[in-house]
Amino acid sequence: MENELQKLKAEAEEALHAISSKANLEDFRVKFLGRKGLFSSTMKQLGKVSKEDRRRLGQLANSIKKSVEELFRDRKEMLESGDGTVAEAVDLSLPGRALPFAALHPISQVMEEMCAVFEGMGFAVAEGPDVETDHYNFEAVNIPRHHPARDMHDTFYVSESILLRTHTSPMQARIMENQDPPLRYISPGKVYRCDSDITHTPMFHQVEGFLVDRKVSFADLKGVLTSFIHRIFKDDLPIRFRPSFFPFTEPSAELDIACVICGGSGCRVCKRTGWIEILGAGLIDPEVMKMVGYDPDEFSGFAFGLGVERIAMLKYGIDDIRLYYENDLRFLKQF
Ligand code: FA5
Repeated sequence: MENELQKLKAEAEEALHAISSKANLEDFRVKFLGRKGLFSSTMKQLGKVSKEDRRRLGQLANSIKKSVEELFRDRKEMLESGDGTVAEAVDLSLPGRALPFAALHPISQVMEEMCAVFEGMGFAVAEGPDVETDHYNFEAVNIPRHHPARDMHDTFYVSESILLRTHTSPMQARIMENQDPPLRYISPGKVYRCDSDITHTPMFHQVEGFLVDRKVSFADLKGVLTSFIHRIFKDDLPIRFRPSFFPFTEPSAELDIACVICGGSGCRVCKRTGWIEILGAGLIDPEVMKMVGYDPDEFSGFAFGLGVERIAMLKYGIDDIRLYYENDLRFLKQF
């Protein structure tokens, strides 16, 4: 009888598999699972087997019937969910679903390109923490408490002495206090300021760069930055150095490049000036040198801090910086 049960199971499975339309389901049910069906008549024979085998074979018959009933239910559900035929329920000829390709965010792409240009000039890369102490963000770069320059940085404070860094300049102090000159570093990363309009976002990226050695001059700084800009943009793009002020550099300058959105004629992005500021720079202030234990009579250096989003705006002709962070795939997929 055991053989008979296994044979019936195989027969039922085969028959179920062959059913390709709803119309044939009922025939199957009556033939195999109905009151006068094959399972019922096989189970009736249990009365004829010996008492010792009856219990075991009864359990086997029940479990086989249950599994066939389950298969039947699945088949029924499948056929009822389409137009009643297997071909409609599962179309094996359909192509598979392709996984979408991931890609680097345009800001990451520009950042990588910028770093590669500086690495080509011999700068090493060092990254620092986004959550910074008040000491490194301000004090160590010559911006003591109550200094008016703190107002230029709309700072997000975590506590009285901990903040989200407002610029990458703290990395100057962190590296210089641990190493002796000559030094040539860039430090890329995220910075945060409570600021938002078409050229400002609350989180943006900077690439800090600095070089310390003997007899470093402003001409060296101009040379490095000019060749950087000409590598990133085209060779004849007009640029200008404009005198500025930073407590950690003296003298200080900002570098503007001709607005590529309007070609220099004036638009809302360049605030009708024809120029867009992309970086701050200068010769490292002797006070900063002294704070890290360098002798300013022996060593000099320059430093700069570039705004990555601004460069990306100008490179791709984007007229609102906030587009980079709206996560609209239609925008991001263009890069
Ligand atoms: C600084 O942050 C100085 N630490 C730069 C520096 C480094 C000067 C070393 C001297 C020596 P500033 O606040 O100007 O400077 O910012 C530098 C650049 O970051 C700006 O030129 C601009 O391109 C970009 N930037 C500033 N604020 C924002 C903002 N909210 N959104 C996007 N980019 C910004």
